[in-house]
Amino acid sequence: MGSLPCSDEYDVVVVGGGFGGVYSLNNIRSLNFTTHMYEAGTGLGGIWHWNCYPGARVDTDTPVYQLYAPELYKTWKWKERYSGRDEMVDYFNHIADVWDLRKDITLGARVTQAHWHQDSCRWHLTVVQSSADGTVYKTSVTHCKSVVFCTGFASKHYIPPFFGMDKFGGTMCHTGLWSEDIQLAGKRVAVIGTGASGVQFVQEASPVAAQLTLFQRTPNMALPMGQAVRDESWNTHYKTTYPEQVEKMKTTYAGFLYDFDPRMTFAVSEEERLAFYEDLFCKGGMYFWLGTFADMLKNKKANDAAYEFWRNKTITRIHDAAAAERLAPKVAPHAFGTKRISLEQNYFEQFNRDTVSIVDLNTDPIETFTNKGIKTKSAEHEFDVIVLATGFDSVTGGLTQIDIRGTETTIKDKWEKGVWTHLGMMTAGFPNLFFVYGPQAPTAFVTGPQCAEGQGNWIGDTLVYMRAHGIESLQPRPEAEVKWKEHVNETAEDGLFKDTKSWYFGDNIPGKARESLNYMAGFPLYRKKCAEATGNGYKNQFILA
Ligand code: N01
Repeated sequence: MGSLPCSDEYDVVVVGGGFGGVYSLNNIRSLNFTTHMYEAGTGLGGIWHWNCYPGARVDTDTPVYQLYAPELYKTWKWKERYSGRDEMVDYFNHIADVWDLRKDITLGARVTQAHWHQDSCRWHLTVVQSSADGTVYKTSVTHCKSVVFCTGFASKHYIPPFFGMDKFGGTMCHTGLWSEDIQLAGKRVAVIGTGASGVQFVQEASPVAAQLTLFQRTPNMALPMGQAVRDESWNTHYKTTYPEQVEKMKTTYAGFLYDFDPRMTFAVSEEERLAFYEDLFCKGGMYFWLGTFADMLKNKKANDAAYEFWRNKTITRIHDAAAAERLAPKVAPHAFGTKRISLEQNYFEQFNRDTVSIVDLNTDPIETFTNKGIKTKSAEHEFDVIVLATGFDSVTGGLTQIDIRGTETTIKDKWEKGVWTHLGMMTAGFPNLFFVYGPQAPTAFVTGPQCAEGQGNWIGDTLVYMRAHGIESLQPRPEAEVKWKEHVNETAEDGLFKDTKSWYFGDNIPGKARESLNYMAGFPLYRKKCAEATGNGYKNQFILA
């Protein structure tokens, strides 16, 4: 591929068309750089393009989950408190229309290689273009001074190597690679996995499937979504104060309009505590997770109290005692909220249907897939469709799956035994290469739009600084990476998250180094650290040439 002539040359190339990509493309273009985006999918939206499984829906409410630019929100109306996947795709098309992005985007174009050429201070990108059916019709090389990878934190799907998978004669699909052709009505459906994708899929598919069996390893401590219609008057009203709301979001831990309550769980009377829980629970959404007592995710006793409340609320919704114990066990499998909480709409009630059942993989593990279905230790189950809601090589996979080679090595090799970044946006030995939603950044601990804008602005400002000062290349100092890693790990030590196995720590991928993949100290502190890093003309923390 390296021998192909250069087809295009830009100041900056953006890879990926989710929130990170569309924001950065527009921002970089407005700063008068020549720029272009390559997106592997046939449409914009990133995770919202690919995750078209039935029930796919946002877990962050409107108007939080949108970009903040006035020209975007003033010309858009939300339909629901939590938008469905199709509405998100429409919203991305709206962004592309308002910002006139399409002229600078190639869809169906996957960047498979990015190699740094020190002599010319350029990245050489190999771009493979294919049609919707996957047929490759063009491979070309693009050169650029800088590249911004906006490949998302959930773009490399993970399929566990179940024995005999190739034997299954029916339809099998991962939720992140869903095909809208797959029929579920009247089918016998298996679902493996209970993360956000599994929960959403189960509640949508159960009413139409002839039979649905959920294979569960860990129950999801899902909270009621509290879905609501966003009508004309709501849309008109919120816009009158939206700039103030945006400022508020910038001050909260995860970019929501609410934050942890400063009170400690047991600093109030039991009556007051239960009333507060009730209020949070009834609000719907993430309040009971990210708007609760300040010590809920730090103190085990406080956490146990929250779990007990959640469990009591949940078990009353499930008729069968055995199913209730599987979905909301008496002994919590891990501290409440230390795995990603999902929002549900009648998820637990689905298990009251005669046609819906649950297999506990801890006591009845999968032995093999068969031609007709799945054989567990205790029984053989027949299915027409097997849905793999088994997650992603989260946070790092979107980058390590690409052959990105810097001055000495590839990102995959550099990160083999653990991640090294500065600010979760750059990595030493890879000059002029930036990433959004990357590892060691707030990524899964802040709303997508807030991350896209916060990091996108820092990257834009850095590119402007480089241009203004004739800097050809900029990369983090290795010692700055060491400090950043220490800071990320230290902040992850503060609380209960670290005691739970989850993709937040890379636990879901066999062989992946265990460490905090996210910056857990909140977006306001992250923003401050990013601002400080540019001091002394970037020279303290970066190598400029
Ligand atoms: O993936 P997950 P996801 N045998 O990794 C199970 C975002 N997202 O696609 O918990 C059996 O959370 C695994 O079990 P366990 C969002 O940030 C957002 O659902 O490891 N089971 C788990 O239950 C989300 O958090 C939205 O014991 C196996 C499941 O598979 C992130 O993407 C929608 C297994 C994987 O859950 C990922 O969510 C969708 C095995 N060998 C995604 N291996 C919204 O905003 C894994 N599992 C709505």
